[in-house]
Amino acid sequence: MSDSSIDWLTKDRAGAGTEDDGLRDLDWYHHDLSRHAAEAVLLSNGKDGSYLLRKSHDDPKLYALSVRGTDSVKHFQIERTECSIKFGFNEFHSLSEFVSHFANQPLIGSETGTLLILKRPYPREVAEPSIYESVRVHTAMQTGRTEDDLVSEAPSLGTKEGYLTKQGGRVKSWKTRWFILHRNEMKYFKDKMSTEPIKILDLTECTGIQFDYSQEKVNCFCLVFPERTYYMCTKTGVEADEWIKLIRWKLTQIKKSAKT
Ligand code: 4IP
Repeated sequence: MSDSSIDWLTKDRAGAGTEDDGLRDLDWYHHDLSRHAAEAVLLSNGKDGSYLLRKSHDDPKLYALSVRGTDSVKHFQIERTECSIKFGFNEFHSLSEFVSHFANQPLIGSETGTLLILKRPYPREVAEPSIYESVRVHTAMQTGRTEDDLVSEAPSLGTKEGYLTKQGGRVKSWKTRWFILHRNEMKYFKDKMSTEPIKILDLTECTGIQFDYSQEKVNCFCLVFPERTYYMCTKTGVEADEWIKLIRWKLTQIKKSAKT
């Protein structure tokens, strides 16, 4: 760790340094990485427990820690105040204190009941080969198209996984299942260790999601499909709210992309 990283807070307090003094020396600090790119990078090239630090685009005082779980990426807020760095219930008074906390493989318990162990930082610099394929054929497949016909697209990210208790379709028994929300699919498995999903729900078919108060359970929400309404519940209201917010956001994105 270089001296400048230890100085992160003090330099800032004195107003002498730039906002990222010190942080830039951390090889797992990805200054400009968006939430989208962090998810893509960690899902495609990270492992369970890989994490990185990035700047939040919402507020100059906020940073985000993106952590890869088994099949999803969770983002946690880190707040930098005048004299400390706040992360969850912890407060650190220097960057080195904050960094050594990570060296001890901290455990993060999220509202979804899953525990994440921060195992390995994901570096900003990754070895890249400078080896290129040679072009043998290069011809148009569709003629008459112009630059205006090029529409860039990518499915919206936003991943989430965790246990939800769901109600059966015809037989109304409640079963706790492991859910993975990825792209426009919500899959559920018998448990976290299962590799084959019981079912895959296609969110492009989903017509809505909302809190539900019609069931005997609390923290319940329903996911409406033309042929069935799925009732699910979580341990806490915060958790239900997280699922609802993310799924609702995905449904809005799906609607938007259907219009274009
Ligand atoms: C089952 O009840 C489970 O709740 C199933 O859930 C459910 O299937 C069945 O719905 C329901 O009959 P029992 O285990 O008490 O028999 P899971 O698949 O998570 O095990 P769904 O469609 O909800 O997955 P029906 O519609 O088959 O009755």
